[in-house]
Amino acid sequence: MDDPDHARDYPYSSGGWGSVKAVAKILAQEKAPLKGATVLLHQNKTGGFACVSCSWAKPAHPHTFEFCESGAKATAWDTTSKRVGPAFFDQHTVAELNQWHDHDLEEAGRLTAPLRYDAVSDKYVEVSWDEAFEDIGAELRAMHPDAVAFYTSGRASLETSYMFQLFARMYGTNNLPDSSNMCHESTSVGLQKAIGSGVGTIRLEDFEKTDLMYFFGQNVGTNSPRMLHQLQDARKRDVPIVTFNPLREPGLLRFSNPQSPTEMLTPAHTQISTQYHQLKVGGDTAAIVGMCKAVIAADDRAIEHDLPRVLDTAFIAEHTTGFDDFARYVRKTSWTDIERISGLARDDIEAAAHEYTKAAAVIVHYGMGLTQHRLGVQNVRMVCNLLFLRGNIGRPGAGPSPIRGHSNVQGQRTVGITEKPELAPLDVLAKQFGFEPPRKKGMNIVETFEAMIEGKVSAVINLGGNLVRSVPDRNRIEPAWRSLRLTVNITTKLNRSHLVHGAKSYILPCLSRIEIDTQASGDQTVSMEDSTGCMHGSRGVTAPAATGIRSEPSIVAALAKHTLRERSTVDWDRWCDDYSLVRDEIAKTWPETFHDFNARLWTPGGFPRVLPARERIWKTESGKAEFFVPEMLEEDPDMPVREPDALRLTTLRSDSQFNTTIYAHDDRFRGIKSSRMVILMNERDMRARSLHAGDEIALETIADDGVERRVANLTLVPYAIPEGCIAGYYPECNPLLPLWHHAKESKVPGAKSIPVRMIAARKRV
Ligand SMILES: Nc1nc2c(c(=O)[nH]1)N[C@H]1C(S)=C(S)[C@@H](COP(=O)(O)OP(=O)(O)OC[C@H]3O[C@@H](n4cnc5c(=O)[nH]c(N)nc54)[C@H](O)[C@@H]3O)O[C@H]1N2
Ligand SMILES: Nc1nc2c(c(=O)[nH]1)N[C@H]1C(S)=C(S)[C@@H](COP(=O)(O)OP(=O)(O)OC[C@H]3O[C@@H](n4cnc5c(=O)[nH]c(N)nc54)[C@H](O)[C@@H]3O)O[C@H]1N2
Ligand SMILES: [Mo]
Repeated sequence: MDDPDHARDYPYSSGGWGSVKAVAKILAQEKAPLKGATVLLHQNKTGGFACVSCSWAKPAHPHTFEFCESGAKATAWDTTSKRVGPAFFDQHTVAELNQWHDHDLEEAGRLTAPLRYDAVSDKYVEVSWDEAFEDIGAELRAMHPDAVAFYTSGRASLETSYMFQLFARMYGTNNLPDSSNMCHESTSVGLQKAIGSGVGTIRLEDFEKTDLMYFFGQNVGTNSPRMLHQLQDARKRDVPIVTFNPLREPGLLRFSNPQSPTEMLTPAHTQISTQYHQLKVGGDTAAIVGMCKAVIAADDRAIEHDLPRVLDTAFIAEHTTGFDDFARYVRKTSWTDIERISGLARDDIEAAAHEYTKAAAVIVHYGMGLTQHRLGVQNVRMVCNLLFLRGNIGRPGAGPSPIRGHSNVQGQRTVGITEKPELAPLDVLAKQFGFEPPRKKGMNIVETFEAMIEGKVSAVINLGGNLVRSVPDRNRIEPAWRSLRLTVNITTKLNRSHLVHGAKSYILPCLSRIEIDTQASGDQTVSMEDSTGCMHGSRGVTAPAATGIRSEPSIVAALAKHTLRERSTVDWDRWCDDYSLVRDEIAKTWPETFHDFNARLWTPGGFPRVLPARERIWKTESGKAEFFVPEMLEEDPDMPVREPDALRLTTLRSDSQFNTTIYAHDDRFRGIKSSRMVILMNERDMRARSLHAGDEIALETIADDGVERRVANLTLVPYAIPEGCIAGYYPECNPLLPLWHHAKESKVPGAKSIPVRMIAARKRV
């Protein structure tokens, strides 16, 4: 185990002056300094707008500056004074724009007018909104609904998402893939089976009552930084934080609060992790099995010495099933296997477990390091197994805490964005709107792209996102995307997925929710669900980026109206005039959670969704919380056992990106400058291969499907990462990730463990 406070080689803590400077830099770069700074004061406040970056909870009593470096960058990115209008597109052909870097495409500015691709000139040209809607409607009516996919990236509001799913279903399909399919779907599937709820059970108040937290595969310092405030408060109460992560992430080591004058003026900082375990990529199931083994062994000793039990036997007996099978599995699994697969020493795992046996209330936070694996669902269930052993769910200060990604990704699923018919209240929708919703299962992300490669998809309607960059197997999906008949993009900025387009392609520019959205009934409000299941209102505060752009709800309404015509039973225009009418309908569909939606919209801290597992009511098959016996200790069955030089590649985000949006080429926290085409590697692995820092390498995926997957021009950076594991950036490494390399039950691509080999090295000169 590493002593986190001896990380002298890491000069960076998250927050602090570096963070303040980084915020000032991006505000200046986007030429929005003054405007940006005042806008930030409205971020995550009652009556203001919900940050467009992460989905972390918004407290009832926010800080004056309830934003972070990442959130400020996202705000600056949207409130930029740069614009790309029709004149820009007249100057650049699509072929030319395709030579631009992803960063430069979005950095060019906000889109100002609806555009249609013109094949003759190879340019996007301005089109009127009506013409665009008419044509898209006519195209969709001519297609089979099974051949159309309606994609949602996780940013759009509850109102827009509700309208979008209703549009898709009235049109005739459950093809509603969303970003969650690449993200926390392993949680939705795993937690549903284990506790009968697809979302986490903790709320902000639990931070005040917990006395131990674990972190598995989540990089709080860059991806949910506002949470550092709650972690800092907990650390002040001496709550230990035990982290499992293959990389030493500065944001998980220490934090300087940019809002605390004493921390800013002195070198003081809060130590975040009290134990830091650098396990192997894909070693989490093994590590948790090891912890469970240590807990059960401690219970055996307690029985032997007539001491109070370590296991919560009353909880296990009353509330769970499957404990005996699980305990048997844990007892028979050897420490040798656990140590080999996790890459951790038994003593270290026992130290992590020792904290667990002492604590009365435990939270387990986790992110993509658990979910984006072949056995990602199993990982989630292992988190539950650990929590069940001491009844750490359904009581204050305890529970699973999947930290969600996009700012409304959880909410979109709550209001019906799902390809799984059983998760949508189809009978209610049928009655409420007087139509017969499709009952056939729709396609998720992996299935959509499998079908696209087979030529079975005609159109994709994108509510945000950048799929040709975010999905696996780029070199196979780009040609398939190009062969689509129609691509429609509702978007704020230009990205690659608009340039690699279908035969017909539209760019429909929308407002960012930071902007004032005025409709017939006045200025509108939208809403989101945060990572802890609380719903918040959000109202724009700046002028729209251009007069010619429209709000997301109004674009979705117009698409629905023009496509469905007389088949529609909804007055889309009225909804578009007044979004509170949409909220009334959401309240009718899910009255338990959304009753009095409009009245409760501005509840400080948000109003919570109904969450039976929080009350120890288990909506599972057995009616109990279900223990689970792992299929295997290793998370990646595709990892070749016979190739000694095989490496496990995990793909990461930097502190200067939001998914496929690249703000800058640096990764300040990890000390990487000016390039994202890098591979982080253990120095011993480098020496064994006679490689040095700065050498250029290429990687190839190890797979026997006959497809060549290769990424070259990658520069080696020595890094504190376990041997046999390497790390590179998402989305640059996505050509290496096979589409079929996904979690079995959730189909989340295994982006955190890709089997690769090094195929060439050029020495640094
Ligand atoms: N600023 C910013 N904020 C964001 C985003 C962004 O791109 N930028 N993206 C948003 C979205 S959509 C999401 S889903 C979240 C993502 O947020 P996270 O869940 O934090 O996702 P990642 O950054 O991909 O990786 C998380 C961590 O997993 C570790 N890891 C890699 N492999 C393994 C493994 O096998 N086991 C374990 N235990 N750890 C591993 C990595 O070292 C990294 O620290 O953040 C959201 N917030
Ligand atoms: N290798 C690898 N691949 C991954 C991951 C990984 O860790 N590793 N992570 C996966 C995860 S967790 C996720 S969530 C996906 C993300 O995948 P996507 O949802 O496809 O991608 P984003 O980068 O979030 O989408 C960015 C685009 O959304 C548009 N946009 C921004 N703001 C708005 C808005 O307000 N409204 C509208 N309509 N559009 C807007 C802009 O055009 C911007 O270019 O990627 C996945 N892919
Ligand atoms: Mo995500």
